[in-house]
Amino acid sequence: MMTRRIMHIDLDAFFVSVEQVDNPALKGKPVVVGGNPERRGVVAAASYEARAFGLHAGMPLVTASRLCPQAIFIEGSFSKYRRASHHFMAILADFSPYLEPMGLDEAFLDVTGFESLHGSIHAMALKIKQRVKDELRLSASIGIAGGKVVAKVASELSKPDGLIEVAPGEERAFLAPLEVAKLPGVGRKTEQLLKRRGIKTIGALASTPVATLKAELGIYGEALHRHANGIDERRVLPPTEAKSISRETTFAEDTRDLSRLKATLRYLSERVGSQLREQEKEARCIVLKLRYADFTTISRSHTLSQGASTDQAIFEGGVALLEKALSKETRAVRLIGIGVAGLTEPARQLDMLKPANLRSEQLNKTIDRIRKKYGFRAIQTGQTLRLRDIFPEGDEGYTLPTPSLSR
Ligand code: TTP
Ligand code: MG
Repeated sequence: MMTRRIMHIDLDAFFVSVEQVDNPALKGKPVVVGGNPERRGVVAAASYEARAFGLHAGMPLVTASRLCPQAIFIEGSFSKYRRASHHFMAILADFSPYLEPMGLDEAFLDVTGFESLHGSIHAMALKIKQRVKDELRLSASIGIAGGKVVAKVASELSKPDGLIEVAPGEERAFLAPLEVAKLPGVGRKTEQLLKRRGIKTIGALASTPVATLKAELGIYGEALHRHANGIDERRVLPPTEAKSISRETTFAEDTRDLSRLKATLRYLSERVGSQLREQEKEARCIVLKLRYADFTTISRSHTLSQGASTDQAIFEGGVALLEKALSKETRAVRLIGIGVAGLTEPARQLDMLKPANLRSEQLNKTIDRIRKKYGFRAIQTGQTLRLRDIFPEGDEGYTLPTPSLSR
């Protein structure tokens, strides 16, 4: 049997790099995508120059601007990143049909047996990096190994603009000296738990008896043990469709103003709805997310008796959950989000033939068509118009203060 060869490709400082291609004056500077630090929200992406100051994704923008006052903060444009991402994936698909995108800027590629086409897998990786550079002006980092986990660790370690190939059979030795946190799946909590047990490196994790890990971490301990030993048989799988769609945003100021909350909810519902209909799906479950001023985050859901795909249905479900959540609540709201889950293929139910439902569905279709042609702002409902005072408008809709979170 041929030795499996898996490649992990990840673009460097993706959002920021796209901005630097558009505006070369930003090159070589500490740049942050995520929005204006006065408007709150978190860092979505930081340039390597900004990372030198300790900035990283997920850090509140205020902290970032305190650590690095000279940083340039940009709002970012998700549609631009999505375009770059499509192009990136198209390049990868040219190299192997066994492609599994993991997000906008990273993917696994099964390249087993492809050396004959390119001389070596290493040469193939160099060609991929070159095409990404030529066509997108972006740099990619690549890891190559016998399985996904090691390939991903290798690409991460090679950053920026790197390439690391782990020879077959060398996986365990490659991982051994690295800190446990470098192993995908080891989050902050697991890291602390392991450190308390004196397990600091992946090598130490690999030689911990699997029974010990199972006792501490359950079934997940078993997978962790395998991965620490460089064993990962998971296949590279083509993308499956999204199981949920959501949008959320952080307010510039915490608010208890119900009409402002509803207006925002309406806007987010319309974004969710249009994506839902683009995928030709219906949802069975509406999920509302609220984060209060003290950062407590709650999530409330409502199951529908049958699938729905209209903005109105999503909004109404969300409003009901919102009113219920706030009825006994004194804290102000920092963040609001709405999502749909339980996605199914639309079933032509009898209820859909009720004139009111049919009308609402046709109205949504028309709105989607017009928006596709003229942009999201071309049509607004009375409720979202109110948002003009809250968020600045961009080409493709209101620019939400946390583009990273509004995917
Ligand atoms: P990453 O690949 O994790 O980060 P990166 O490409 O900016 O930097 P690196 O060189 O380390 O790969 O994520 C890709 C993009 O996804 C990133 O540019 C912005 C976005 N993102 C968020 O919006 N929020 C987040 O919390 C993270 C981690 C990423
Ligand atoms: Mg990246």
